[in-house]
Formats: sequence, C-alpha cells, structure tokens
Amino acid sequence: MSVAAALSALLGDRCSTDPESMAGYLEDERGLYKGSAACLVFPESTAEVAAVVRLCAEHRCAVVPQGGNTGYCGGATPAGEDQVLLNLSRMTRIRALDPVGMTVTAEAGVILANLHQAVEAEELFFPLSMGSEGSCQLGGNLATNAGGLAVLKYGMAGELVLGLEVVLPDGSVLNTLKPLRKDNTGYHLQQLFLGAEGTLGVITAAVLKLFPRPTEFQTAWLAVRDISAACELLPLARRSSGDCVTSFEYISGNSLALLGRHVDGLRPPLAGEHHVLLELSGALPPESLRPQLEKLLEQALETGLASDAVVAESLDQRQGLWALRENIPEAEKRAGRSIKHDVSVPIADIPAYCEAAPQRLAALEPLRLSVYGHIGDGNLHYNVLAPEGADPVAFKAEKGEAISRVVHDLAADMGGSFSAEHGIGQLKTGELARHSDPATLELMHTLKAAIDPAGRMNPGKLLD
Ligand code: FAD
Ligand code: 2HG
Ligand code: ZN
Repeated sequence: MSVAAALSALLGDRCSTDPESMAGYLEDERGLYKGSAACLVFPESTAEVAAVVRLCAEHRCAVVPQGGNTGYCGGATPAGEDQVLLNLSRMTRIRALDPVGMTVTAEAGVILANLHQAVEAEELFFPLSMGSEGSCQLGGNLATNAGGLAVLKYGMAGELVLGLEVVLPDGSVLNTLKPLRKDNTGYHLQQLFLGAEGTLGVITAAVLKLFPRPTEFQTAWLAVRDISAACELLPLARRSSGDCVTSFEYISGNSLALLGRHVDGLRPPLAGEHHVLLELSGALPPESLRPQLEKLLEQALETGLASDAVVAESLDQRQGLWALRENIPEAEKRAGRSIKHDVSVPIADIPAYCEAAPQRLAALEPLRLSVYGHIGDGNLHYNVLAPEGADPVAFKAEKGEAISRVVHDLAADMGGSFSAEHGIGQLKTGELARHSDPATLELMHTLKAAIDPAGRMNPGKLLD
C-alpha cells in the first residue's frame, strides 16, 4: 500500500492527492518554489499527527510541516513524491486560558490574529504581531521563531513560550505543556524546536505568556533627518516613556514611493526621505503616555532629529499609519520580484551599515533600494529591486546572488546576522553554511542526527 493510501485509510478525505486542491499548498508565499508531495494531510489532533508521522516512517517517507504557508524562505514547500505535506490548519483549539497566571495553551494551527481575539476577550494580550497575522499560524511562528512589530518590548516568538507539545520523528510525543514561569528541571528541550523550522519535529501545541491588555496606544509618525537620527531617537523614546516603546520602525522614502505607486489609497502623512513609526503602549490609566509622547516629539523637533511629526488621534488614524508600514511587502510584490534581505546589526551600527551598503553595491548598479524594518531590534529589510523599466525576474536571476552576498557579508562583517527573523528554509541553507562557525554547524548536525537519525523531518531545510 502506498503512503497516500495508508494516510487516506487513516484520515479519509483529510488526505488529498488531487493536484488541483494541493496546488496552493505546494507553492510558497513569494512564488520562489513550486514543490510536489505524495499527498497533503490535515490531521485534527496530536494523536493523528503522531499516527501520520509513524506511518510516514514505516513508508520511509519524509514529513514537511506546514502552517499558514506565509514563510519567506520556502521552508514549508515539499520537494518530492517521497514527502508528505502535513498541514496543521485543522488544529485550532484553545485548550486552556489561565487569567490568573496569564497563560494560554493553544494548538499549532490557530491563526495568529484569531489567537489575539481569543485572549482579548479575557482582557489579555498576546504581543506577537506581524503583517501576515491574518494567515500565519502559531506553529509556524514558533517553528520560525518569528519576530515582527513588538519584539523590542516583548521579544521574539520563542521568548513567549513556556511549554510545548511536539511530535518527534518516531511518532512519540514530547510534552512540556506546563503553564509555569519557573521550571529548572534539566535541559530546556523545548528551546530546540523554536526556530528549528520543522526539522526536528511537528509542534502541535504551546503554552504561551500573556500580558494585561494594553489600554493606551500612542502612535506617531516622524519625518527624521536621517537614519542616524532615527537611531538616536530610540533610546530617548525608551527613557522618556518609562520604557513603554512597543514598536520602533524605520521606513525609507523609497519604500513609501513604491507604496504610493502600487497600493491604492495609502499616502504617507509627511514628506521626506527617512521616517519613523513609533508606538508607545501599556496597561495604564488613560492618557498616561500622551504627555510623554508630546515631550518626546518636542525634543525631537527642537534638536533637529525630526523635521515634522503627526500623532494618531483615533483608532482609525492609528490603523492608517500601520497600514502604510505593513503594506510595503505588498507594494514590493506588485512592483515585481524583489531581492529581499533580513539583516540585523547592533542598533548603534545601523547608520554605518546604511552608509557602507550602497558603496559595496555600487559595482552592481543600477538598482533600486527599498529599506525599512524593525530598527528598534537592529533589524533591517534591506531590499533591492530592479532599476526602473528593467525586467525584475531577469534582474534577480542575473544579479540576485551577488547582491545578497554583499548585503549579507556586510552584516556579518559588522557582527550581525544575515537572517534576523525569517529563518533559513531552503532559501538560505548555503548562507547558513557559509556564515556559521564550524563548531556551531557541527553541533547543529549532531543534534539533527540525534533527534531525526533517518533525516525524515523537513529534509533540505535549514541544514543542507
Ligand atoms: P509556514 O510558512 O507554513 O512554515 C514556516 C516554517 O515553519 C516551515 O519550515 C515549516 O515547515 C515550519 N512549520 C510550520 N508549522 C509548523 C509546526 N506546527 N511544527 C513544526 N514546524 C512547522 N516574519 C517575521 O518574523 N516578522 C514579520 O514581521 C513578518 N512579516 C510578514 C509579513 C508578510 C506580509 C508576510 C507574507 C510574511 C511575513 N513574515 C514575517 C514571514 C512569516 O509570516 C513568518 O515566518 C511566520 O512565522 C510563518 O508562519 P506560517 O504559519 O505561515 O509558517
Ligand atoms: C516585514 O517586516 C516583514 O514587513 C516582511 O518581515 C519583510 O517583505 C519583507 O521584506
Ligand atoms: Zn520584518
């Protein structure tokens, strides 16, 4: 019996081999990879995931876990008829919510925005937030250790985890699902699966830290003098607000120009080449943060760090400012294929990075830059587009690798990372091998071999 037949017997019509219904799941978000698989399965419980994994092992088949399929590195795209695509979107239960300890136990397939809603109903808050939150799933967020828009205050996805349930490559289940803030009982094994991109097991549920729901948001858009002014503004904002800065995003004039051209109805509130979108928030008495924001803006304008600023006066205006930031990836998509980067350097070195990068790229001109990102976390999306009028696909094929090498190597030279928040997937395995020190890489291979000796969990991803 084939693996697909065995899985059909187990799951009925939640196992598909129909090319038409599988098609959307076999291509990645950015259209970089078109894959294939023996079948696509939608288990509904941890026991079913374990049974699928065991059946795959019996048939010597690989398992590719998939969440919302919004990942940027092709990590959830299977690559062959000897692979089974295991989609978690039917595992959406909130298993427990503890309003005293402020924790939630949720299954891997819950969509991030739905998780937000579920906990908000209890006046609680799960801070992980990103432009893809309407589609990405908790399991994918944890498997990629996603970052997003509130890392500065709350940390990456992995930092929000207290416990995990994971189906291991042999079908056994690792369970650390305890809602405990403190539990020093040996190796913190769950950490291995956060950022492992499905190469060590399938995450089926997690216990997450929650926070009191913020009662006040103060959101401002500033036209700043340059990127170094943006970086100077960050510690001022953190100090003057009692460390209530939850988001601190940089947006270049080039990125806004793309937005204006490709996405209807989105116009930046201020002119200029360099912008900051900052947000203060907290669970505080009403209007606690407004005076602090006003003082900060005054200081920024008086010292010349900023030339102008606007403050959101309503929820609509706040959402309008965020829409500008969050639609830049969509604008780039519509402009044609871009060469995306996700680098990080120490925050104080961001101005030097932005000065050196165009010099190093000069030999590869002409090109267009679209630079933006989470500078409060030292994380820039230093994206490169084909010059006006050129074919973006041909440009990327001809120059993409050389451009990425320059952008990544500069980050590495400055003690930074070539992949701050998007992970490795199948796109950056070569870069991981190139940039990791030998001892780190060897230990990664040793761990992979120990946990998945047959190499059946998401092969070809993360480690080549
Ligand atoms: P998928 O794409 O389905 O999978 C990603 C990886 O995780 C794959 O390797 C897959 O095998 C593995 N995986 C998925 N589910 C599981 C599971 N249950 N167990 C084990 N492995 C699993 N990312 C950021 O970090 N910050 C951002 O600000 C951000 N913004 C984005 C904005 C847009 C518009 C888009 C399209 C993407 C953005 N992303 C961002 C990238 C992406 O949304 C994140 O990486 C997200 O965490 C992926 O979740 P997913 O459920 O879509 O995972
Ligand atoms: C963001 O910060 C995402 O908007 C996507 O990480 C970045 O599309 C990109 O380059
Ligand atoms: Zn990002």
